[in-house]
Amino acid sequence: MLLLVTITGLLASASSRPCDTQGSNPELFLSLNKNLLRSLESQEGLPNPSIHLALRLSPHHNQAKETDHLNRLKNELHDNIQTSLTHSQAVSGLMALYALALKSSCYDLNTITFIINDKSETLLTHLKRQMEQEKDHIAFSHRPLTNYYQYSLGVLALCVSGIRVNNHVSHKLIKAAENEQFKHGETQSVDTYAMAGMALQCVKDSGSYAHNAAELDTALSQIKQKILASRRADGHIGNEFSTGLAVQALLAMGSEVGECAASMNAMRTAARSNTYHNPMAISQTLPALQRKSYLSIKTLECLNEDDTLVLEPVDPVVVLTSDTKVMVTVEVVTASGAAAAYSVDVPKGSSLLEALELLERRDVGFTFQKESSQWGPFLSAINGEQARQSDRRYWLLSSDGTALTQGVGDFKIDFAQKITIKNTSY
Ligand code: B12
Repeated sequence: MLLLVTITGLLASASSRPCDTQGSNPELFLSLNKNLLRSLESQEGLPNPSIHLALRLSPHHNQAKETDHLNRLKNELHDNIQTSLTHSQAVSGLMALYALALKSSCYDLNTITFIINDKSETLLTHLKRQMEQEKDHIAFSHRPLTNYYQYSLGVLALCVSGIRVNNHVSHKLIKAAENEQFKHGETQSVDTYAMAGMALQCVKDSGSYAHNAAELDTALSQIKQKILASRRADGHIGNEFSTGLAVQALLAMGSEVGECAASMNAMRTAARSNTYHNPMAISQTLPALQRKSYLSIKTLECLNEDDTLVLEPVDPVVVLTSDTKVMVTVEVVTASGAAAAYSVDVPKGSSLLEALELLERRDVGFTFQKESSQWGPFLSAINGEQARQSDRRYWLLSSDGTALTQGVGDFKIDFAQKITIKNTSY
């Protein structure tokens, strides 16, 4: 009898803590947290709202560094968004991340304004307007101005900030989920399903989508099924870099232990083997490991917070170049289908970016251009040919026929292979 009571008690406590697993590892979490904090120091370009969010969702803080970063967001990121708005560019995703970052620091969003045509309006008013434009674009051309990942971020940011999301805006996201329109290039985008799941769960919790509650419930269960069906044998959902957001979504949608325990383990194993060295990857994974989701921002109170996260000085890393060389063949396939191949020997362990730089210096007729982004360098032009996002084209990277799951800055060449860079439409 006593045994039965104990077992029942254990089961009850396990299911009341969704996605809880045995063996959570405080040291591992702390080291990821410190790496994220350290990344603020080496950050080039704009301050990153995703990193701010993850730092704020953690139970451990360095208040001085977080306040400093908040100020940089309010100045540098703010100015960047103002410039984009002045030039009528669609920036829903970045505005949404900015709003979420401010909210995660319990900052009064009503005091943040942008000026267009001499008229000053709040950040949330502008975000609402951007979402209307995104919605109208979907009605007109069946796709958002940006993409459904950013559309979802927009819905999430408005909802988490207590703004009622227009039913038509939510409806477009529901329909896109139903029609399986969340794509990353040619393949389905687990990251987008996850972000849409968190956004629509927030809408459901707010009770504002009253006109068709059943439709919203159906979409949420479809999204959850999609995410669960994307689980791999090793526990990752989609790939290593979508698992964090996927688990965040499962947590937000109230999943049971069994549904994400394997994914929690998979993320811990990947973190131990330094898969998440890119700060953006840590920023999307750490909240999930700490059983938080972007929806948790809604209830953050910023009271009596910890202030113990201290960075120890680190020894400068000496990068040793390997004596072993491996041959990379870079095949370029242009928009017209014309192909050209170039070969170069590179030190084993070089990044793809280093290999491309080496190839360019060889003067064999290969040139390239990159743009900086929050995930690192994004390849934008090869041999003078641009693959522009405004034309819905990009340079797709693959190795021996398999699409890369990292960009040129992070992908390492550890063995001889053929890299194909193909101008692709999406
Ligand atoms: C949409 C999207 C794309 C679109 C972007 C265009 C568009 N307007 O829709 C397209 C299809 C072009 C794309 C391409 C690639 N992507 Co992508 N993409 C995304 C996605 C789903 C959302 C990005 C977004 O809008 N963020 C919100 C805005 C506000 O932030 P942002 O930083 O301004 O967004 C821009 C950059 O992120 C950039 N971008 C998009 N993908 C990538 C990938 C890399 C490596 C870099 C440096 C930049 C970059 O385009 C975004 C829009 O302008 C993310 C998912 C995620 N978890 O972040 C994956 C994601 C960032 N992409 C990824 C990858 C691997 C790629 C590719 C390398 C795939 C490939 N094999 O070729 C290529 C990039 C190749 C290159 N030329 O350098 C990975 C990165 C993982 C990692 N560790 O680096 C992610 C996390 C998806 C995943 N789980 O695998 N992507």
